[in-house]
Amino acid sequence: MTATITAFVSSPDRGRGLARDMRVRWALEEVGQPYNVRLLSFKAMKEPAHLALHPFGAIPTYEEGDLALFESGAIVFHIAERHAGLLPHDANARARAITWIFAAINSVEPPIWDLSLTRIIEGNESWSKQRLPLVEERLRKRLGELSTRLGDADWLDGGFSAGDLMMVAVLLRAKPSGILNEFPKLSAYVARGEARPAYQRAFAAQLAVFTASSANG
Ligand code: GTB
Repeated sequence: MTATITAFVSSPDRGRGLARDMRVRWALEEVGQPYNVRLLSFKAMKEPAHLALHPFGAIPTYEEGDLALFESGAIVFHIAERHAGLLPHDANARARAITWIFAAINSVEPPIWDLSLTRIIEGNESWSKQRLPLVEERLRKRLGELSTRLGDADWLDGGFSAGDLMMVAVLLRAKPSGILNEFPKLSAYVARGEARPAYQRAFAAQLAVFTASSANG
C-alpha cells in the first residue's frame, strides 16, 4: 500500500529541504518506496482532521493503511524496519544504527534547534544577544564531540544507515548558521549524504512543491 505523508504547502524554508518531511521523503527514496504527499497550510495543520493524526498540529505525518504515525524519527525508524536498505541485518549493528537515530534527534537536534530559536524566533528579545554565545558554544561542543566520533569514516558505524540519514538531516539545519563549516569532517559527511541519489530525488520533490506554491501566489 502506498504511504501518504504530509508536508507544508508553502514551506517557510523556501524549498531548502530543512522541514522535517524531507527526512521522511529521503528514507522512502532510499528504500525505493513510492509515496503520496498531502500538502497542508498552517491553518489546516491546526484543524481537527489533522490534529487527529498529529496531536501537536505539525508535519510530517505518515499514513499507510490502518497505520497513522507522527514524529519524523518514528516514521523513519518504521520505514527502515519495514524495508531493506536502511538498517543492517546483524542484530548488534542494527541496534547501533537505531542508537544513532535517537542520538540525532535527542542529542544533536536540540542544540541546533535552540540556535534557530535564539536567532530567529527570539531574535528581537532584549536578552537574545546575551544568550546567543552560550547557545552557539553548546552547539560547538556537541558538534566537536560528534566530529571526533566520526573521525575519518564515511558514515557513523560501517555502511550508510537510517542513523546517518537522520544525523545528516539534522546537521543540515546547522548549515545556514555557518557553524557547521567550522567542522570540516562533519561538512564532508553532510555533503556525502546530500550527494546520495535518494537525497537528490527527495530534495527535488520538496523543492517542486515550493516552486509550484510560489508560482500560484
Ligand atoms: N519532533 C517533530 C518531528 O520530528 O516530526 C517536530 C515536528 C515539527 O516541529 N514540524 C514542523 C511544523 O510542522 C515543521 S519542520 N511546524 C509547524 C507548527 O508546529 O505549527 C520544522 C521546520 C520549520 C521551518 C524550517 N525552516 O524554515 O527552515 C525548518 C524546520
